[in-house]
Amino acid sequence: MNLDKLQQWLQDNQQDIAMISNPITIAYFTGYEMEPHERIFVLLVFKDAEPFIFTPALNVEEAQNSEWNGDVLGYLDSESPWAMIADEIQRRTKADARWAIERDHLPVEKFQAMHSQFPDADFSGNLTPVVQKMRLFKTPTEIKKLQGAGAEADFAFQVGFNNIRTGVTERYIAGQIDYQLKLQKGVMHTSFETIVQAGTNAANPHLGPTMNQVKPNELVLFDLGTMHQGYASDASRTVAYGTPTDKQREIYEIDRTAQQAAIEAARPGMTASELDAVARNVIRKAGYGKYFIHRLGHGIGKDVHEFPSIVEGNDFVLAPGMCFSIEPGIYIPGVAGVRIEDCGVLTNDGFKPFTHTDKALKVLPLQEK
Ligand SMILES: [Mn+2]
Repeated sequence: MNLDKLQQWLQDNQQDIAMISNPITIAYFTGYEMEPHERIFVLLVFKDAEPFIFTPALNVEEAQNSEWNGDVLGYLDSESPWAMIADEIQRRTKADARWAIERDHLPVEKFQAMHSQFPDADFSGNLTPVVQKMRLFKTPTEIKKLQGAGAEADFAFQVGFNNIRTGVTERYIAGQIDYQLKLQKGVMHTSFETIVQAGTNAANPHLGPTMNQVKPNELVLFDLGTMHQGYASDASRTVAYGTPTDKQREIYEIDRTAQQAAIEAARPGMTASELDAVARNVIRKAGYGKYFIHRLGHGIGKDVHEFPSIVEGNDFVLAPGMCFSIEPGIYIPGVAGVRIEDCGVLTNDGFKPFTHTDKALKVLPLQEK
């Protein structure tokens, strides 16, 4: 269980209490996922006592029925949550002097409210890098969920390809994808706004989808993902609608070669920078280096972007169990854009993608609306 690792960290680092405030991190440790908006939702973990979840009263029942087997305490909107948390802590332990908090998440206002209950305590412990490091290595259960999310992304590509017609807007195609994901796959949330870009719009990596209409003989780029049991997918494909020009075909094949080279090269023991260079060198040698304007990839898990960052200059050593994207792109302003992306897990046998939609250039026939 992920929570054991945190309790061990408290003991090893002479910390008494960890207060987790990021709902994603709480879900990572407890299996209970909830968005509290402005209300108070925290997980308290102790060196020498049982942990508890503190949540708005209206969420107590669902928390108790979740994967979380520990205590759940609720508060009414009319009550004073921070005093209640302090009382509960003092019931459980006398060790309340050294605290670790999520510095990248806890708002100053909430931090001060908790600190005022324990004015003499030291709140200098930082959980952010600790949690980031734990989340780098995925368990087999987490990898299954990432594969499930990948299968939904593969389905979404098919919906997208089937809905390309002359004159439909990027937003129409994106809407069809989101709708069919909900309707046929029971997907509650995409992991980010579904991206569909036709023609020169694809040269702006994160633009759209816009009201731009698909025209014959242009490339259409899809970048999409879903949330599946709390884990994200993220994948990109680029297809030709009608006959591609020689230029379109050329940059597509260079990008595909670069992506394939990186997938085949990925091995435990190599650095993130070395892996980035594998794909980047293919694109540079073909003369398009200045059009590959982002890192090769990013980690994926409960968040669409997490560690490791697969970027030039990052000497971080890749290891089995790490999950990340491999997504080289070539973006020529006013001409076209291509990106091919798969997320996967690094194993001792190499990189195992979570998405499997074919990457040979797909040429879709022209169709009227
Ligand atoms: Mn990505």
